[in-house]
Order: sequence, then C-alpha cells, then structure tokens
Amino acid sequence: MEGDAGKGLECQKTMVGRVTDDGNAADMAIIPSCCLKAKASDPELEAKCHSTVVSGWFSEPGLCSGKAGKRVYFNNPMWPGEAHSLVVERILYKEKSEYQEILVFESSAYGKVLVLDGIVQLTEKDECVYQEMIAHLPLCSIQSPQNVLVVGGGDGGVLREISRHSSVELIEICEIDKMVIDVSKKFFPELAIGFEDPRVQLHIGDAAEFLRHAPEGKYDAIIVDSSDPVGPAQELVERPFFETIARALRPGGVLCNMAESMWLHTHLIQDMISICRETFKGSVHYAWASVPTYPSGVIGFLICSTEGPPVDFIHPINPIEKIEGALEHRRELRFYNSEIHTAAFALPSFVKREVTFLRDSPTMAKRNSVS
Ligand code: SPD
Repeated sequence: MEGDAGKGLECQKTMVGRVTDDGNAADMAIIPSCCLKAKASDPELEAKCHSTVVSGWFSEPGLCSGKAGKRVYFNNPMWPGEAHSLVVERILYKEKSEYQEILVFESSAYGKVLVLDGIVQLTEKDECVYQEMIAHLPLCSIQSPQNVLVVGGGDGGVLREISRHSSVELIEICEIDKMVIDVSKKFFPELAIGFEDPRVQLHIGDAAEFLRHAPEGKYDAIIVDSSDPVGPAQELVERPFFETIARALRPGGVLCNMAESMWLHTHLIQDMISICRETFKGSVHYAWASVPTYPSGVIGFLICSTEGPPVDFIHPINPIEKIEGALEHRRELRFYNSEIHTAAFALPSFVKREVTFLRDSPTMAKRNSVS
C-alpha cells in the first residue's frame, strides 16, 4: 500500500518565504509540498511567521513591518500562498507564555478570537463546530464511555462537550501551557466553564510524557485537541506519540485527533493514517467539518480504535439525542447531531484519490461508479 502512495501524485512545488509590499519576493525558496511538514519545524521561519495586527486587520500568517516601513508578508509553511484576515475591533490581551505567544482580540465578524503563535485557535462564533465534533465523534461511537483523556484543549471547550456525557466518570486533561487556561477563564468563560465539572482532573505538563506514565488500558477515549504541528505540537503527529496513546486505551477504545485540512494537508493526513493503521489494530477513519475561520475553512479528525470490540464509527451506537440531558447541558448543542456525525465521514473524490488509505474498497468503488 505505502509504495503506491507517491505514484501518480504530482508533488507540487511551493514558494516559501517573504513577499514585500511592492510585490517583490525576498528570500523566496521553492520547496515541494511533500517537504512542507519538515520545513514547518524550521526555527527561523517559525520566528518570522508570528502574526501581528496591522492597520486594524489581523492576518494569519502575519504582516510585519520590514525595513524602511515596508510591509513584509510571511508565508506560513502549513498553508503557503494564502492568508486569512479579520477586522480587529480591540486587542484584549497579548503576552508571551513559556511556550508561545497568546493573543486575544475582539473581531467585528466572529466575536472574540484566541490566537496562539499567530494561528487562530477558536472564535466565539464558530468554536462550536470543532469542540462538538472532536468530542462527540468518539464518545458517541462507543457504549457508556467512562474514562476520558484530553490532550491539549486548555481553553476548556472540549471539556464542556465531554461533560454532556452522563456515563463519563473521569475527565483528565493534560495541557502544557497554564497561561492558555488562565486566559480562557478570563476571556472565554463559555469554553472555560468546562473546567468547572467536578469530574475534571487537570494536569499541567507535557502530554507525551504524561502518556508514557499512564496505566495501560486506562482510557475509553483519548481526544487530542492540539495546535498545528509546528513547534511544541510537532511530536503529537509522530509515531511514538500514537504508540503511547494506543497503549493507554482499553481494547476497543477510541482516539480522536485533530487532523488538519483535506484541502491543504493530504500528505500529512496520509502520514498520520499510515502510522495509525499500524498502531491501532481496530479501525481508522477520517472525518471533517466546516470551520470558517480555520485555513481553507475546514478541519479534519482522525478517528481510530484499538483492537477489541469492533467500533462502527460511521453509525453512532451511543447517539447524543438519546443521552439524557446531553442536548441542553450547560448550553444547547449548536452544530453536532447524529446526521452530521455520519455525514462527516463522506469524503470528496479527490481525497479518496490522494490519500490512498481512504480509497473505497473494490466493492464500494464499483457501487459508486456511474455505469
Ligand atoms: N489550524 C488551527 C487548528 C486548531 C486546533 N485546536 C483548536 C483548539 C480549540 N479547542
């Protein structure tokens, strides 16, 4: 299978570097898209990619003042050649933590926005999509989940969603950056309310280290709510991390992992699926949803189960509509329902073509083909 992955795929070349106000390329380099993941960990680029607010607009990636007041536009290697901008009403907070730069601003179109190292993590208006999907896709796919671990997720939104599940007894969360939690408590109380659930146990620290010491088979579900794999989150898309997750899950336990955009990162998705197919001996699927303020307007979820009782991810065995009080707990569900759950696994044809592990089985392909 793996050998086929590169066949027939045109490895696109992308300009990575800086462009000045007058449109001139400065320090531009051409690198193939398949190498962007590696390039993303280039510390020099990382340092330059942090966004700033210029003339009342926040841009991801940033605009910075260059020599002689010229604006310099930075490409983000995770989504080269594009930028996403929001009008800033007010900057509410900007501080450097031990790990990253944290920015909170009030936007005119999406309410308050949380930005880490220049990348939008959530906005008040559309955060419901990501938090609801990453929590309920896995938890509605298994019967009576009890022990759940969240990796990252310091804003608390995923905790808020998990707490809708009355069967859950323990919700552990391991977040590396305490400042993200404090900032969320101050500026995003609708998300940070998740920390108020008495079932929540907070650990501040490195999740990879935490998982290495976790008892084998402890969790029914693990949810990885990380930032993009640039800088501190890089190791969260690598094989050793997935191996520790599989070890910490019970047989037939489930992982749901943030898995970027099918428009931008098919190579990364292919890599992650390839690792997870070898690591999780149950099933491995990819689902997606639309989030207007994330690059390319979509976000994906990699969802896997360990060997054990089989898990049918596509048809939720534990539908949210049947869990007492779940639809209204803390606040109404805004995006997720059982129909959205099943629909999220339907993949566009180009994704099935480009990510070889997501291709239809020969029977499905025959059924889907137009005769
Ligand atoms: N490209 C942005 C991906 C952000 C994923 N993490 C979001 C955190 C929300 N709890």
